[in-house]
Amino acid sequence: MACGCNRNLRDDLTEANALERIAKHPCFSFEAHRKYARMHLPVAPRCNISCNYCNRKFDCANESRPGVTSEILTPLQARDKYLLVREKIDHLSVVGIAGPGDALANWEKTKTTIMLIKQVDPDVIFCLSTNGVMLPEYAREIVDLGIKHVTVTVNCLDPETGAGIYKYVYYKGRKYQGPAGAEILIRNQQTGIAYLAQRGVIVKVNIVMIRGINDGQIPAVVRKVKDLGAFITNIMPLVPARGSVFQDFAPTDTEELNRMRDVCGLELRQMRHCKQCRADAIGLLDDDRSQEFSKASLEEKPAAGDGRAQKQNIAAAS
Ligand code: CLF
Ligand code: SF4
Repeated sequence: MACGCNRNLRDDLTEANALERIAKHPCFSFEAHRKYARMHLPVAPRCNISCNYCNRKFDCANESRPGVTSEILTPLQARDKYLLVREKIDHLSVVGIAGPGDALANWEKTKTTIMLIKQVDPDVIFCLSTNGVMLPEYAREIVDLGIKHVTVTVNCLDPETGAGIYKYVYYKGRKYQGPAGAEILIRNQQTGIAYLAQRGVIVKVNIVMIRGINDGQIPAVVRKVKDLGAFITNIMPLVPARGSVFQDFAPTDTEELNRMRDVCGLELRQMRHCKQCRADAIGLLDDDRSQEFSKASLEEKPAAGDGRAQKQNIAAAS
């Protein structure tokens, strides 16, 4: 990864500074989640890895509830949808890109969407979710774009365990299977988390708890990502998706999940209010309003944005 800056910004991310910056983020802050809304823009359909708990027909299970399909938007449609939703939803503070595939496997679309929305609203908080395999390539651009909140799903620390979780990893034009693929993924996740955290990005790490596969090493994952600079971890239950390799696995037991969160909470802050929401979720975490803002309703009601800016941006987005 090319680094354009020698200054280590990690020291800037003091506890007080971080708490101030998450105060309006409903996922990073428990207190914020009853007041502030987030909006996901489903502009990222492709994925570059294959998780055994994923069925590609549905949203990314690392950040979304499997079993719910989303409409895919172009960056311009996403910008228009944002303008429409902003008028209707109070306290909309965060725009997130969480699939339905991987935000960085669709980097041009993700980046264009963020740039378009920044032009109409420079103050909204941007948030990305990724499996992390492309982080070394794009972490610098993420920082340069001003994205301050990133979620990376890290399920294990060793390639052998990873080989039981990931069917393959597609990286730089080649498909890697077994431990070879997991090794690339794990290395890139760790490199990327450290890079972002050192530059003041607040990193959340999602961990899917899979009984008999990675549950024994989750405390070690939490310790490792804490050392890399992660701010919070979100230990999530496995939701066995129909058609996935793990479809017959038992869902993670809630008591076991909460015990794991308690243990890991001694090490690092834990998110406990995740709703495993859709890649097109809109509203408060407890009150999804995405059905009110389907593509069809967007086409019926043109955005109330700045027409001049829209014309200027068509070239950038197409
Ligand atoms: Fe979206 Fe994720 Fe950002 Fe939140 S969701 S990209 S960090 S704005 Fe939140 Fe939804 Fe849980 Fe994700 S409740 S699935 S943690
Ligand atoms: Fe599915 Fe998400 Fe894994 Fe990609 S990263 S395979 S979309 S769960």
